[in-house]
Amino acid sequence: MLWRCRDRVFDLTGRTLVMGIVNITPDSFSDGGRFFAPEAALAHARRLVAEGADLLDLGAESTRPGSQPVPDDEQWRRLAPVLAGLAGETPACLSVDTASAAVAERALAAGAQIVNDVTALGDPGMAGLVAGRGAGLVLMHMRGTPADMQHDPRYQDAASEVAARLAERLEAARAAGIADERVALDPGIGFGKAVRHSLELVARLEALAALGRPVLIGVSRKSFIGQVLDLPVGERLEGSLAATAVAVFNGARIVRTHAVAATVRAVRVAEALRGARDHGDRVKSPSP
Ligand code: HH2
Repeated sequence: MLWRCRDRVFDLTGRTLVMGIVNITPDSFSDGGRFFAPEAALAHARRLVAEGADLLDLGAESTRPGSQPVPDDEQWRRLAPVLAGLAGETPACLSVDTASAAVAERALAAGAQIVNDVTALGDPGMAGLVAGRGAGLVLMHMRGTPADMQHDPRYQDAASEVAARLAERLEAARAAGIADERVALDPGIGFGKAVRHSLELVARLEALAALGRPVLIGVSRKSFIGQVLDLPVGERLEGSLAATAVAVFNGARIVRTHAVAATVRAVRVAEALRGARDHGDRVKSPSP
């Protein structure tokens, strides 16, 4: 299974990619303000790469429940120095987490290779831009907008409904000239989902994997973990790793996380277990 992101090609058949989160925001739900200054964001990004991040996801707009959009110029003011510092220097592939085609255009010109669009091509300019630049694209499922998405979301069957909606968005991307090999699909954990929906989506991820494109998932520190464990956002690492391992076992190929070093270890074991189930692969070392 290949994922093409401009000049980068990832073979996701056996190896899961780890995407480190860099929130250049004052208000993100778990680390708002910590990496808002460009130097802090750059140092954090470099640390995540040293810990083993394959990808870095740079975001200048929080999409936490209740958040409001950040104007394009402000997003770009936050992103520009961080992209300038990383492009050409880092071995990691750079993703920009934005729903704005104007911001994505500037980020791609500055060296980003992936557009992570939580609105799945909501901006009418986004599909043409991604097609023209040959960028990688993440199509994420969200019901509603960040301002209202957590107001009593309802599904008959969340796994099937999310997969059906993303199949439609994949078709829209195709119609705009974006090759399937450029697209990854994300169920959008916590984006218009009650706790039971997020649990079901991780537990039944095969429904989405069956669409034939790599599945990206972001469970890191999310509220469903907090609610299962009754723990605040700063104490959700182990819960996040457990959910990540299950997601990878169930077919996730790209994992978005705040905690790269720990996630890389959990992912390596989960993908070895998936390989053992699917192909009878053996873990290389025979030692106990
Ligand atoms: N989650 C967040 C933001 N962007 N993108 C994708 N594709 N999938 C996700 O699950 C996802 C995402 C929320 O996490 P974070 O960036 O830490 O928080 P905030 O939006 O408050 O900055």
